[in-house]
Amino acid sequence: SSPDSEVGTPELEKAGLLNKTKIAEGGRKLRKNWSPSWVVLVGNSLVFFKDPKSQTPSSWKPGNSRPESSVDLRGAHLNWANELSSKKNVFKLRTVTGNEFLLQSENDIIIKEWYDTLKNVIDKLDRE
Ligand code: I3P
Repeated sequence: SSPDSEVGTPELEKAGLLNKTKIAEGGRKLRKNWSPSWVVLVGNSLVFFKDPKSQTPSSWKPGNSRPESSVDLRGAHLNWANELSSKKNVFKLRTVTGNEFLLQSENDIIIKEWYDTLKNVIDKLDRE
């Protein structure tokens, strides 16, 4: 068995393409600029990559490209936020440092899976 399963804390991991815009930096509101982003959940971090056209879920490897940015999920807040956009399937992620991101998918199932997965990680970190 892997070292992770031996200590009883398997790392949750997920990767996929979502539309993303940052709407606040350190509590200061930013102008929206939606763009597709390759989003990867690794441990307690959500990592964003540019150039998603060259990526597919099956081909992506951690060393393929340089992260654009990374979000620490500890203490983060996650909420559905369809009122913050004309797009459907939008949720907002706010970090302890006051950075706010909207994430969106046209696919109802995909966005729900991301929401549930992130919620689980954040709730788990809250209990530690
Ligand atoms: C924004 C752009 C965004 C839109 C935003 C607009 O205009 O159309 O896509 O957000 O709406 O202001 P611009 O490109 O001129 O900055 P949504 O797609 O999420 O609706 P908002 O100002 O109501 O947030």
